[in-house]
Amino acid sequence: MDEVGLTVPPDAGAVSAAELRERVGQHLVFSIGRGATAARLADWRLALSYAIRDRIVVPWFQTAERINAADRKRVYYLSMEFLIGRLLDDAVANLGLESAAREAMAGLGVDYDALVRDEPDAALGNGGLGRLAACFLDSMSAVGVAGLGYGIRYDHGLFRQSFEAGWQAEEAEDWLAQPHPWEFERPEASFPIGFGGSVGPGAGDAGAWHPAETVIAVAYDTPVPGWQGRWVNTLRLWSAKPTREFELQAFNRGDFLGAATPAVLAETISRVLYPDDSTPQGRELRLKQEYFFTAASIRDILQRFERRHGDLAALPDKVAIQLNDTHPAIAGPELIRLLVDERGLAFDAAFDIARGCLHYTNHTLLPEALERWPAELLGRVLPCHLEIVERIDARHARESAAAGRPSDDGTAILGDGEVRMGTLAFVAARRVNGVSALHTRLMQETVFGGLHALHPERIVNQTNGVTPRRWLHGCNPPLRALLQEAIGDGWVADLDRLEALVPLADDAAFRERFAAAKRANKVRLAPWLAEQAGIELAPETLLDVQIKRFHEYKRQLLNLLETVALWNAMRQAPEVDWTPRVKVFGGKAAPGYRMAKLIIKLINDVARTVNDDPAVRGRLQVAFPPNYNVSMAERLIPAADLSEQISTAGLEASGTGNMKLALNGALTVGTLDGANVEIRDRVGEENIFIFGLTAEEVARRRAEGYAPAACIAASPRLAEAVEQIASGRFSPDEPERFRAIVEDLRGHDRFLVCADFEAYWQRQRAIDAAWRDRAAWTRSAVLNVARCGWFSSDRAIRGYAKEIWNAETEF
Ligand code: GL2
Repeated sequence: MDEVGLTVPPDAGAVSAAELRERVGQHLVFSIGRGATAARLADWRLALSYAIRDRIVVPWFQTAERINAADRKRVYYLSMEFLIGRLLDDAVANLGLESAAREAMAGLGVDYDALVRDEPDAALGNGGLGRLAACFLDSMSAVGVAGLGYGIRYDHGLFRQSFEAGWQAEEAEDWLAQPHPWEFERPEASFPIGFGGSVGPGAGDAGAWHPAETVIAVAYDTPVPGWQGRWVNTLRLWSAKPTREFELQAFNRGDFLGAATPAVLAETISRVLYPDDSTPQGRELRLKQEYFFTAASIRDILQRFERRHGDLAALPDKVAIQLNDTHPAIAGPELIRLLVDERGLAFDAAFDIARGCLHYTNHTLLPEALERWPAELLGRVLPCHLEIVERIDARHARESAAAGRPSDDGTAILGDGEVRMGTLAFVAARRVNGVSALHTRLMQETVFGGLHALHPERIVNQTNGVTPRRWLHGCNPPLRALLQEAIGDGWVADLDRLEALVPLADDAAFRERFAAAKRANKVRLAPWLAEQAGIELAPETLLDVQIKRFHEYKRQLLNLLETVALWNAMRQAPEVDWTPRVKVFGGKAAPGYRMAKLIIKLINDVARTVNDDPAVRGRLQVAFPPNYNVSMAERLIPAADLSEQISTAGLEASGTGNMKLALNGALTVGTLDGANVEIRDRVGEENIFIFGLTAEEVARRRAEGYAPAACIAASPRLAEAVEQIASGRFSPDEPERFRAIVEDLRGHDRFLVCADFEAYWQRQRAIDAAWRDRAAWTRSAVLNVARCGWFSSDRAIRGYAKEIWNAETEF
């Protein structure tokens, strides 16, 4: 910095509107190359983004200097997914530059809000797992952990969803079509990554891997500013580049396509995010993606360590690596390989070092979602790693036998011709964590039962959390303003301070203002909802939202069946004073997930029928705005009154949407699943609508041989709804359309929709009644906000730092 004569501003936020305006003008001309009269919205957005980024760079350097000077332990968060969303408004808020940015842009005749909305979402993730990684990045900077996120810079993020005659259609997403102003390309930070080939003998424990194919991983760094810009970490995403751009000889022969082949093959690796978060793809390209970013990250980590330290045995004191799910589980074998083959360590010493650094977060117990790679495929793509996996497995078997628990099929890494990545990650990790108290207990009792008996100290819980910056301060200006007046803004960095609201729940004047903030959010949402889904949202209507990925276990179908039954009830008893509702569905289905896509079509068909029916006008409407993403969540969550968290108990590991909605004053209707349990424990039984079977009851019902027919027979309204779907009431053009759904409900009902239907219906009617006592409802909503401080991702990150990483926090 000094060499180029830059002065370091003492405070990142200390910039006047006039100064910022000048900087924006300069960037417009000199970075974008456009004058003010010709500038389009995107040009202004880029110019402002560069001007804001300028404010982050120096604190970024300073953070690095502080970490180096103190030789702090570093935390590396390896994740296939970072579901970031937009960055401009978030950066502006973190730097405390909101009024300066607004004023600067107004002075230039540009609407700041329009600029913010012009930014494409960085959708490098599918759902909760990827969004959690993004919240954790934010919190690591907020609490001052020396953290660095590693992932893949996909050219195309999660697909864009549209509806064609109510069916989900997918289109490629292209967030990089315009320049991405937040990143810095680092061509010098690059590593060759090999695939395939063979392994020859090396010295000692070492093997010599001769890959058949090599691609280059090139780093792109995005600074991640924490609250008030006090600390700035890095997100480093890897992009795949060819070792040779071009085969000149092929080109000279006139083989133009062949000449470009190496580039095309290499770049395929970081081309697109796999759009499925429920069934792992047993595909070679997916495995290559996983190895590609993991290997580049591990090499980068070792290089950084070795620049300052000589003794590799100290690695666990200076490095904590968190594996976000099993996707980067090849980190264990890769680290061991580098230590043995390239640094000459003995296998056992290398294993102990690796296990001292690695930690693994499990995010699902669904058997079909646990990654397993055919050993044949792993051996073909990563021959050296398969050998190391076999050695790890042999060592694990010896340890098990020594502990008097011979590793049987259930706890071995290799079995049935497959490599079980969850077991590999467990065996190679110092700590393994679940993401809610219930999930962690179920991990110990079920999927990891055998391994838990062997290593009873290894599995720990860290309940998920969400960042209050984006998910309250950023997305909910009316509530933020009210909180500022009532309790100040200390809660933004210390969310437990929301507890100061508890006494205000009994203050009628405060409640009125709280309700007014919710109403303001609904008024803000209404024109958008009208445009997106043709729905009229009156502020007095109960806004009921289910926003999340489409998966059978999340039971959007249960919500839909209740919608159909409610529609029937309203038509049958028009004289009743029904509580008016708008039901909003939002979410994407994996492109290959036929049942989920059929459920989407059913929702759209029911929506059309209900919304067109004059008999329920103003009482019941169904909205399904397409292309749910982070930005849409930011619109919907502040306006929502009711949060649907209705998964089959025992199947949703945690949920994080449940936390965001409660934090914004929506009441939850939910099962005792994932973090719903902890939300109930905090907000109190009387401020949440719990229903349905517990995880234990679900297991028992299934063990006893659950048959849905009896549940359908016992509930005339469920029977009627199912029959209407079966008979084509919502699909007169194709009465058989939903046959697969009906057959599944009547025959198998794997997710116990029918078993929980009546309890859910009853709870929904209790909700109708509760909505009518608006003072009591608002009181509950205030108490939800007041008692959800614990669900901050700052709390979660402090927990990881203390109990898993053994790393310091600065603030
Ligand atoms: C998930 C779980 O399903 C979800 O319950 C949890 O909140 C998140 C984050 O821990 O992880 N697991 C998973 O594979 N996805 C999730 O959202 N996609």
